[in-house]
Amino acid sequence: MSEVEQSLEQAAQLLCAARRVVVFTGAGISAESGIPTFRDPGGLWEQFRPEELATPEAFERNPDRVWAWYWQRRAVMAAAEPNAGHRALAQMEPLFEEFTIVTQNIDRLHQRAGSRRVLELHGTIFEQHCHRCGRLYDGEELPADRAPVCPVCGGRVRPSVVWFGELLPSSVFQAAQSAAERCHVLLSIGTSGEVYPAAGIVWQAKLHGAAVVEINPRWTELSGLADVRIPAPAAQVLPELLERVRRCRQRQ
Ligand code: BV8
Ligand code: ZN
Repeated sequence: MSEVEQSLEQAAQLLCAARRVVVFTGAGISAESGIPTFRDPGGLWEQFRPEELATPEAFERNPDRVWAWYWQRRAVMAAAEPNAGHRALAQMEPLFEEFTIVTQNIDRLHQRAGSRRVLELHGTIFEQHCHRCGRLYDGEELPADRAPVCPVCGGRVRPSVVWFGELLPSSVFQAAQSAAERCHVLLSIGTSGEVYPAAGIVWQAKLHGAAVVEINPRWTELSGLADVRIPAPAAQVLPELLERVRRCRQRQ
């Protein structure tokens, strides 16, 4: 039996015995939908430095440049389709008493695949708000190449994502922390585990006794925490994992 087969079987057994599951996802789960990751070779951060574009200082310094970069990414994400990994997770949800997706992604592909309980730790690219007064703006009538001026306060409109140096939405992060503390298994999928406090969710689950399964073709900052590592792409592994959990649920 190959290493992937063996680790798949181990992961399926852990899930079969679990009632409460957290799935922590990063850019890697959307890679097979054609959305570039951040830190893979050729990824986003190779072309741009995060501090140049994904910080409030960058936006205050050059709002149009930051806005245009996000608007271009928004178009890529809007044109992308959920892949077999997103869809398998959506079909896993009803097999458990609690199944919470905690994502760092801003592309809404989990929701478009049908997942109902999704916590977006870093916001979403499909919403915008005024950087000064917080007023929400619907995406349709906004320009592509410059950050609109808020007619209410004269501030600039920005994407509703969490930038480096910004706090995560507290109610979302608290819900993610409590799900992590309660879960029996945490799946960490497609994340390098380099960004905090998001990656702390995996530590929290581990420290509260959960079994940690990592699905990632590469070794990461979180691999040392994993009880089981499945070194393969998410869109290949997750449909397999779904089938095995379905079969074991039928035997129960
Ligand atoms: C905070 C949204 C408190 C925007 C993102 C100095 C000052 C202030 C803060 C800090 C500082 N120094 C460090 C920090 C903390 C900082 C941080 O963690 N920095 C890191 C880089 C060291 N964190 C913050 O700033 C956070 N806020 O700390 O606030 C505070 C406040 C004020 C002052 C002090 C503290 C906010 C962080 C949120 C940043 N926003 N995104 C946008 O998207 O543009 S982060 C960005 O990285 C994305 O959200 C992304 O999800 C996240 C993590 O990356 P990954 O998802 O893991 O993606 P990556 O490319 O890295 O990895 C992909 C993986 O997939 C790889 O392992 C690859 O092998 C794998 N893969 C590839 N293909 C597949 C696959 N796996 C499976 N299947 C495949 N097919
Ligand atoms: Zn405003």
